[in-house]
Amino acid sequence: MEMDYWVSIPKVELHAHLNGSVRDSTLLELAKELGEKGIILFSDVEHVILKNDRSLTEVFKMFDLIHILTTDHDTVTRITKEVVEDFASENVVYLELRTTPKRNDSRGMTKHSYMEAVVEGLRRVDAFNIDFALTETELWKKGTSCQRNNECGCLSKRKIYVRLLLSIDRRETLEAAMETVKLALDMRNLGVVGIDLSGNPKVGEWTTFLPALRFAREQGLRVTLHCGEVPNQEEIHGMLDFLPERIGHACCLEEDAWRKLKTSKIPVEICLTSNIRTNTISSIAVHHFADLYSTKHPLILCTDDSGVFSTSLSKEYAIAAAAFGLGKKEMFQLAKNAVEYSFAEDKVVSELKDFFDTVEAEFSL
Ligand code: 6MZ
Repeated sequence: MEMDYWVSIPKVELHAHLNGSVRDSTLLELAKELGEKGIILFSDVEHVILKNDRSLTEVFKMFDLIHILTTDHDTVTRITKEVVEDFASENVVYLELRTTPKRNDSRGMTKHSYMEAVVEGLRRVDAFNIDFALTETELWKKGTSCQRNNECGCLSKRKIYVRLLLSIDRRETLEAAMETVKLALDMRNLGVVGIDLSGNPKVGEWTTFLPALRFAREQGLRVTLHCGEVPNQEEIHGMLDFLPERIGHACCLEEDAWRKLKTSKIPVEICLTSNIRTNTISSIAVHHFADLYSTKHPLILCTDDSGVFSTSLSKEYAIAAAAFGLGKKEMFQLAKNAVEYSFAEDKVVSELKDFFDTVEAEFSL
């Protein structure tokens, strides 16, 4: 099937890391600037940015490099705007974007100001009509601009809903994780809907963060955990017992953990290209997508890090359709079902369901 088709259908992205989704061209531009300032050696990083195959360990080295390039307020704002526009331009209608709030004393950055820069990036999206849980003032501002005879084009632009998840990095302390959860609670009116636990799975113990994750849950935030990127069965069992609202990856589950996952019905965020590129799964032919799909286990196709892995959600749909023999109808249903597993408010979920129903009827899918 044509790539155009996968681009054209409405899609839902629930597992995308902000700094992993930055365009190569932006990273190269930022690297050049830092090179000119003598902060890095451009020739050293150019080939790293353009490299395609990375082991799991190399991927985390790559993130350290990306963070050197992106972690100042203006750049965080820029990449947020670009990432949202990139997803919207391939017809992602709901994007749950996750990012790790960062403190960087040398740039005067706190976790709070980092997140303000992210939200500023959402505000700057202008090529699309963005809904990111507007506060009253912003609603008012938007209202006034639209009342000017749609001068801003706001009403005719394609719409994308964006909600945010704040990530806890496994390298962090419990105290730092708590700060992230409190920040998420403070920013609920700006579209923060949940907490993610991510970072190098070979580093740290997930149990360090349990008090923060429990607190998040008690306060009504949803939780998703990176689970089973490496074969640590004790950790996998502990995570499944916690019953997160979703998990990411679920690659290295031995039989009893697999059974537990199936019984739990916890939705799984599947990132095909990421798993293959990092060699977490040896080939698409043996990917657990097939088993989950055939047993109707809740699953969502996602990109993980579209920049780092040179992919897009449309490409992931194309890959899944080809590898698992799924047709247009099945793939459309997959996208539609993802709405159910989003952490958005009921109103958004129901608007999205209506939207998918309309498209389905229109194209007799
Ligand atoms: C685990 C991952 C990841 O938060 O700085 N991240 N964590 N497994 C993965 N699979 C490949 N991909 C990305 O985005 C980058 C951060 O997301 C997490 C890592 O902590 C990485 O540093 P933000 O916007």
